[in-house]
Amino acid sequence: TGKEIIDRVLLILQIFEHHAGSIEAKLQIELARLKHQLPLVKEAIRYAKLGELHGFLGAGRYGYERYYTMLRMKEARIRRKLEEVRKTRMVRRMRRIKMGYPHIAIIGYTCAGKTTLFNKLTANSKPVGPEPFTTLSPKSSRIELDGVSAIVTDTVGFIRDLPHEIIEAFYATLEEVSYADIILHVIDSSKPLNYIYKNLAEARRILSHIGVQGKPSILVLNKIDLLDGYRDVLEQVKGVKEDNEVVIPVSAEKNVNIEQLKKVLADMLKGRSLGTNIRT
Ligand SMILES: Nc1nc2c(ncn2[C@@H]2O[C@H](COP(=O)(O)OP(=O)(O)OP(=O)(O)O)[C@@H](O)[C@H]2O)c(=O)[nH]1
Ligand SMILES: [Mg+2]
Repeated sequence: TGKEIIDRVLLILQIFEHHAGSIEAKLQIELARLKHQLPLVKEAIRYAKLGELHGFLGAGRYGYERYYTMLRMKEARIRRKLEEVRKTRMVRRMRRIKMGYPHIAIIGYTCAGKTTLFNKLTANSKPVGPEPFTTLSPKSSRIELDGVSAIVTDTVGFIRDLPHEIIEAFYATLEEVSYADIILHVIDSSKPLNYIYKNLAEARRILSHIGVQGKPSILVLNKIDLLDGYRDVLEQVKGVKEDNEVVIPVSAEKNVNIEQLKKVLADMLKGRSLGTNIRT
Protein backbone atom coordinates (compact mmCIF):
# COMPACT_ATOMS: atom_id res chain seq x y z
CA THR A 1 0.00 0.00 0.00
CA GLY A 2 0.96 3.64 -0.40
CA LYS A 3 1.66 4.07 3.27
CA GLU A 4 4.32 1.36 3.36
CA ILE A 5 6.08 2.87 0.36
CA ILE A 6 6.15 6.30 2.02
CA ASP A 7 7.60 4.82 5.18
CA ARG A 8 10.26 2.95 3.26
CA VAL A 9 11.35 6.09 1.38
CA LEU A 10 11.75 8.07 4.58
CA LEU A 11 13.49 5.18 6.26
CA ILE A 12 16.05 4.72 3.50
CA LEU A 13 16.61 8.48 3.28
CA GLN A 14 17.24 8.50 7.00
CA ILE A 15 19.82 5.74 6.65
CA PHE A 16 21.38 7.62 3.72
CA GLU A 17 21.53 10.78 5.78
CA HIS A 18 23.10 9.02 8.71
CA HIS A 19 25.98 7.91 6.53
CA ALA A 20 26.16 10.76 4.02
CA GLY A 21 29.71 12.01 3.71
CA SER A 22 29.74 14.53 0.87
CA ILE A 23 27.86 17.77 0.33
CA GLU A 24 26.47 16.34 -2.87
CA ALA A 25 25.07 13.28 -1.15
CA LYS A 26 23.41 15.48 1.46
CA LEU A 27 21.89 17.72 -1.20
CA GLN A 28 20.64 14.69 -3.10
CA ILE A 29 18.95 13.39 0.02
CA GLU A 30 17.33 16.75 0.69
CA LEU A 31 16.13 16.82 -2.90
CA ALA A 32 14.73 13.31 -2.65
CA ARG A 33 12.89 14.22 0.53
CA LEU A 34 11.40 17.30 -1.18
CA LYS A 35 10.37 15.28 -4.20
CA HIS A 36 8.67 12.93 -1.82
CA GLN A 37 6.87 15.80 -0.06
CA LEU A 38 5.69 17.80 -3.10
CA PRO A 39 2.98 15.42 -4.31
CA LEU A 40 1.65 15.14 -0.76
CA VAL A 41 1.33 18.92 -0.44
CA LYS A 42 -0.26 19.06 -3.90
CA GLU A 43 -2.77 16.52 -2.77
CA ALA A 44 -3.49 18.62 0.33
CA ILE A 45 -4.11 21.66 -1.91
CA ARG A 46 -6.49 19.62 -4.05
CA TYR A 47 -8.43 18.55 -0.98
CA ALA A 48 -8.46 22.11 0.36
CA LYS A 49 -9.86 23.35 -2.97
CA LEU A 50 -12.57 20.72 -2.90
CA GLY A 51 -13.29 21.79 0.65
CA GLU A 52 -13.69 25.39 -0.46
CA LEU A 53 -16.22 24.39 -3.11
CA HIS A 54 -18.21 22.63 -0.48
CA GLY A 55 -17.78 25.45 1.99
CA PHE A 56 -15.40 23.89 4.48
CA LEU A 57 -11.63 23.52 4.93
CA GLY A 58 -11.29 26.53 2.63
CA ALA A 59 -8.96 28.39 4.94
CA GLY A 60 -6.24 25.76 4.47
CA ARG A 61 -5.83 26.26 0.76
CA TYR A 62 -3.67 29.40 0.73
CA GLY A 63 -1.53 28.10 3.53
CA TYR A 64 -0.81 24.92 1.59
CA GLU A 65 -0.18 26.88 -1.61
CA ARG A 66 2.31 29.12 0.15
CA TYR A 67 3.98 26.05 1.58
CA TYR A 68 4.06 24.45 -1.87
CA THR A 69 5.65 27.56 -3.41
CA MET A 70 8.21 27.61 -0.62
CA LEU A 71 9.09 23.97 -1.27
CA ARG A 72 9.48 24.62 -5.00
CA MET A 73 11.83 27.53 -4.26
CA LYS A 74 13.80 25.34 -1.91
CA GLU A 75 13.98 22.67 -4.62
CA ALA A 76 15.36 25.20 -7.13
CA ARG A 77 17.92 26.35 -4.56
CA ILE A 78 19.12 22.79 -3.95
CA ARG A 79 19.38 22.11 -7.67
CA ARG A 80 21.52 25.23 -8.13
CA LYS A 81 23.78 24.18 -5.27
CA LEU A 82 24.07 20.70 -6.74
CA GLU A 83 25.22 22.17 -10.04
CA GLU A 84 27.93 24.15 -8.25
CA VAL A 85 29.11 21.12 -6.30
CA ARG A 86 29.19 19.02 -9.46
CA LYS A 87 31.31 21.62 -11.23
CA THR A 88 33.97 21.62 -8.53
CA ARG A 89 33.94 17.84 -8.51
CA MET A 90 34.37 17.87 -12.28
CA VAL A 91 37.42 20.11 -11.84
CA ARG A 92 38.86 17.72 -9.27
CA ARG A 93 38.20 14.77 -11.55
CA MET A 94 39.83 16.48 -14.52
CA ARG A 95 42.86 17.18 -12.36
CA ARG A 96 42.98 13.53 -11.42
CA ILE A 97 42.75 12.41 -15.03
CA LYS A 98 45.45 14.92 -15.94
CA MET A 99 47.69 13.46 -13.25
CA GLY A 100 47.37 10.33 -15.32
CA TYR A 101 46.35 7.97 -12.55
CA PRO A 102 44.18 5.07 -13.61
CA HIS A 103 41.00 4.72 -11.64
CA ILE A 104 39.71 1.63 -9.82
CA ALA A 105 36.11 1.58 -8.58
CA ILE A 106 34.92 -0.85 -5.92
CA ILE A 107 31.26 -1.69 -6.49
CA GLY A 108 28.76 -4.27 -5.27
CA TYR A 109 25.73 -4.94 -3.15
CA THR A 110 25.40 -3.45 0.28
CA CYS A 111 27.26 -5.46 2.94
CA ALA A 112 29.33 -7.37 0.35
CA GLY A 113 32.47 -6.03 2.02
CA LYS A 114 33.45 -3.13 -0.29
CA THR A 115 34.68 -0.83 2.46
CA THR A 116 36.52 -3.66 4.21
CA LEU A 117 38.32 -4.40 0.93
CA PHE A 118 38.95 -0.69 0.33
CA ASN A 119 40.57 -0.48 3.75
CA LYS A 120 42.75 -3.50 3.01
CA LEU A 121 43.86 -2.05 -0.32
CA THR A 122 44.46 1.46 0.91
CA ALA A 123 45.37 0.72 4.54
CA ASN A 124 43.09 3.62 5.43
CA SER A 125 40.57 3.41 8.20
CA LYS A 126 37.02 3.88 6.94
CA PRO A 127 33.67 3.24 8.59
CA VAL A 128 32.56 -0.36 8.11
CA GLY A 129 29.53 -1.91 9.71
CA PRO A 130 27.12 -4.81 9.63
CA GLU A 131 24.19 -2.50 8.84
CA PRO A 132 23.49 -1.67 5.19
CA PHE A 133 24.47 1.68 3.63
CA THR A 134 27.56 2.24 5.70
CA THR A 135 28.90 4.13 2.70
CA LEU A 136 26.94 6.69 0.75
CA SER A 137 29.36 9.08 -0.88
CA PRO A 138 32.21 8.01 -3.11
CA LYS A 139 35.50 8.04 -1.27
CA SER A 140 38.80 7.87 -3.05
CA SER A 141 42.36 7.17 -2.12
CA ARG A 142 45.63 6.80 -4.02
CA ILE A 143 47.35 3.43 -3.86
CA GLU A 144 50.54 2.02 -5.27
CA LEU A 145 50.66 -1.51 -6.64
CA ASP A 146 54.00 -2.88 -7.71
CA GLY A 147 55.21 0.60 -8.57
CA VAL A 148 52.04 1.65 -10.38
CA SER A 149 49.84 4.37 -8.86
CA ALA A 150 46.08 4.31 -9.08
CA ILE A 151 43.07 5.96 -7.47
CA VAL A 152 40.68 3.59 -5.69
CA THR A 153 37.11 4.63 -5.01
CA ASP A 154 34.71 3.02 -2.56
CA THR A 155 31.08 3.39 -3.66
CA VAL A 156 27.57 3.21 -2.21
CA GLY A 157 26.09 -0.29 -1.97
CA PHE A 158 23.57 -1.49 -4.54
CA ILE A 159 20.16 -2.43 -3.26
CA ARG A 160 17.29 -4.09 -5.08
CA ASP A 161 13.88 -2.38 -5.47
CA LEU A 162 15.00 1.13 -4.59
CA PRO A 163 12.02 3.52 -4.36
CA HIS A 164 11.96 5.69 -7.50
CA GLU A 165 12.42 9.01 -5.66
CA ILE A 166 15.76 7.77 -4.45
CA ILE A 167 17.09 6.28 -7.66
CA GLU A 168 18.47 9.57 -8.99
CA ALA A 169 20.38 10.20 -5.77
CA PHE A 170 21.65 6.64 -5.95
CA TYR A 171 22.88 6.88 -9.56
CA ALA A 172 24.48 10.26 -8.85
CA THR A 173 26.66 8.68 -6.19
CA LEU A 174 27.78 6.06 -8.72
CA GLU A 175 29.04 8.69 -11.15
CA GLU A 176 32.69 7.90 -10.48
CA VAL A 177 32.18 4.32 -11.59
CA SER A 178 31.48 5.51 -15.13
CA TYR A 179 35.01 6.78 -15.68
CA ALA A 180 36.83 3.97 -13.85
CA ASP A 181 39.48 2.04 -15.78
CA ILE A 182 39.07 -1.11 -13.72
CA ILE A 183 36.08 -2.30 -11.74
CA LEU A 184 36.35 -4.36 -8.57
CA HIS A 185 32.97 -6.01 -8.21
CA VAL A 186 32.67 -7.36 -4.67
CA ILE A 187 30.34 -10.33 -4.19
CA ASP A 188 29.34 -11.93 -0.89
CA SER A 189 30.19 -15.55 -1.69
CA SER A 190 28.60 -16.80 1.54
CA LYS A 191 25.15 -16.08 0.06
CA PRO A 192 23.16 -18.77 -1.83
CA LEU A 193 24.04 -19.19 -5.49
CA ASN A 194 20.72 -17.97 -6.86
CA TYR A 195 21.12 -14.79 -4.79
CA ILE A 196 24.62 -14.32 -6.21
CA TYR A 197 23.35 -14.81 -9.78
CA LYS A 198 20.46 -12.41 -9.27
CA ASN A 199 22.70 -9.73 -7.79
CA LEU A 200 25.21 -10.20 -10.57
CA ALA A 201 22.51 -9.69 -13.20
CA GLU A 202 21.09 -6.68 -11.39
CA ALA A 203 24.55 -5.15 -10.93
CA ARG A 204 25.18 -5.50 -14.67
CA ARG A 205 21.86 -3.78 -15.36
CA ILE A 206 22.80 -0.88 -13.07
CA LEU A 207 26.23 -0.62 -14.69
CA SER A 208 24.82 -0.56 -18.20
CA HIS A 209 22.33 2.09 -17.07
CA ILE A 210 25.20 4.38 -16.10
CA GLY A 211 26.96 3.56 -19.36
CA VAL A 212 29.48 1.05 -18.07
CA GLN A 213 29.99 -2.03 -20.23
CA GLY A 214 32.91 -4.28 -21.06
CA LYS A 215 35.39 -2.59 -18.72
CA PRO A 216 38.17 -4.75 -17.30
CA SER A 217 36.61 -6.13 -14.13
CA ILE A 218 37.51 -8.37 -11.26
CA LEU A 219 34.68 -10.31 -9.66
CA VAL A 220 35.92 -10.45 -6.08
CA LEU A 221 34.34 -13.43 -4.35
CA ASN A 222 34.55 -12.11 -0.81
CA LYS A 223 33.97 -13.76 2.59
CA ILE A 224 35.35 -17.16 1.56
CA ASP A 225 36.32 -17.58 5.22
CA LEU A 226 32.63 -18.27 5.86
CA LEU A 227 32.57 -21.19 3.40
CA ASP A 228 33.68 -24.78 3.93
CA GLY A 229 35.25 -24.63 0.53
CA TYR A 230 34.99 -22.05 -2.20
CA ARG A 231 35.71 -24.27 -5.25
CA ASP A 232 32.01 -24.72 -6.05
CA VAL A 233 31.11 -21.03 -5.96
CA LEU A 234 34.27 -20.18 -7.86
CA GLU A 235 33.45 -22.64 -10.66
CA GLN A 236 29.82 -21.52 -10.81
CA VAL A 237 30.68 -17.83 -11.03
CA LYS A 238 33.46 -18.52 -13.54
CA GLY A 239 30.77 -20.25 -15.59
CA VAL A 240 28.73 -17.04 -15.90
CA LYS A 241 31.56 -14.51 -16.08
CA GLU A 242 32.05 -12.36 -19.13
CA ASP A 243 35.18 -12.01 -21.27
CA ASN A 244 36.27 -8.79 -19.59
CA GLU A 245 35.96 -10.34 -16.13
CA VAL A 246 38.31 -12.40 -13.98
CA VAL A 247 37.18 -14.09 -10.77
CA ILE A 248 39.25 -14.04 -7.58
CA PRO A 249 38.19 -15.56 -4.25
CA VAL A 250 39.26 -13.55 -1.17
CA SER A 251 38.47 -12.78 2.41
CA ALA A 252 38.90 -9.06 2.91
CA GLU A 253 38.41 -9.36 6.61
CA LYS A 254 40.70 -12.32 7.21
CA ASN A 255 43.24 -11.11 4.67
CA VAL A 256 43.04 -14.19 2.46
CA ASN A 257 44.27 -13.87 -1.14
CA ILE A 258 44.51 -10.08 -0.95
CA GLU A 259 48.09 -10.20 -2.19
CA GLN A 260 47.00 -12.23 -5.21
CA LEU A 261 44.25 -9.72 -5.89
CA LYS A 262 46.79 -6.90 -5.73
CA LYS A 263 49.03 -8.74 -8.14
CA VAL A 264 46.23 -9.25 -10.68
CA LEU A 265 45.32 -5.58 -10.29
CA ALA A 266 48.92 -4.52 -10.82
CA ASP A 267 49.15 -6.68 -13.96
CA MET A 268 45.91 -5.19 -15.28
CA LEU A 269 47.19 -1.68 -14.59
CA LYS A 270 50.45 -2.43 -16.37
CA GLY A 271 48.66 -3.99 -19.30
CA ARG A 272 46.48 -0.94 -19.45
CA SER A 273 49.41 1.48 -19.29
CA LEU A 274 50.94 -0.24 -22.33
CA GLY A 275 47.90 0.77 -24.31
CA THR A 276 47.64 4.24 -22.81
CA ASN A 277 48.71 6.05 -25.99
CA ILE A 278 45.54 4.81 -27.66
CA ARG A 279 43.38 6.53 -25.05
CA THR A 280 42.51 10.12 -25.73
N1 LIG B 1 33.35 -13.10 7.50
C1 LIG B 1 33.66 -12.02 6.76
N2 LIG B 1 33.00 -10.87 6.95
C2 LIG B 1 33.32 -9.82 6.18
C3 LIG B 1 34.32 -9.90 5.16
N3 LIG B 1 34.41 -8.69 4.56
C4 LIG B 1 33.51 -7.90 5.17
N4 LIG B 1 32.85 -8.56 6.14
C5 LIG B 1 31.78 -8.03 7.03
O1 LIG B 1 30.65 -7.72 6.27
C6 LIG B 1 30.00 -6.56 6.80
C7 LIG B 1 29.85 -5.49 5.75
O2 LIG B 1 31.13 -5.03 5.37
P1 LIG B 1 31.36 -3.60 4.71
O3 LIG B 1 32.79 -3.54 4.26
O4 LIG B 1 30.85 -2.52 5.57
O5 LIG B 1 30.39 -3.77 3.44
P2 LIG B 1 30.06 -2.71 2.30
O6 LIG B 1 29.96 -3.48 1.03
O7 LIG B 1 31.03 -1.58 2.32
O8 LIG B 1 28.59 -2.24 2.75
P3 LIG B 1 27.83 -0.85 2.42
O9 LIG B 1 28.80 0.27 2.65
O10 LIG B 1 26.70 -0.87 3.36
O11 LIG B 1 27.38 -0.94 1.00
C8 LIG B 1 30.84 -6.11 7.98
O12 LIG B 1 30.26 -6.60 9.15
C9 LIG B 1 32.20 -6.74 7.72
O13 LIG B 1 32.91 -6.98 8.90
C10 LIG B 1 35.01 -11.15 4.99
O14 LIG B 1 35.89 -11.33 4.16
N5 LIG B 1 34.61 -12.17 5.80
MG1 LIG C 1 30.76 0.45 2.60
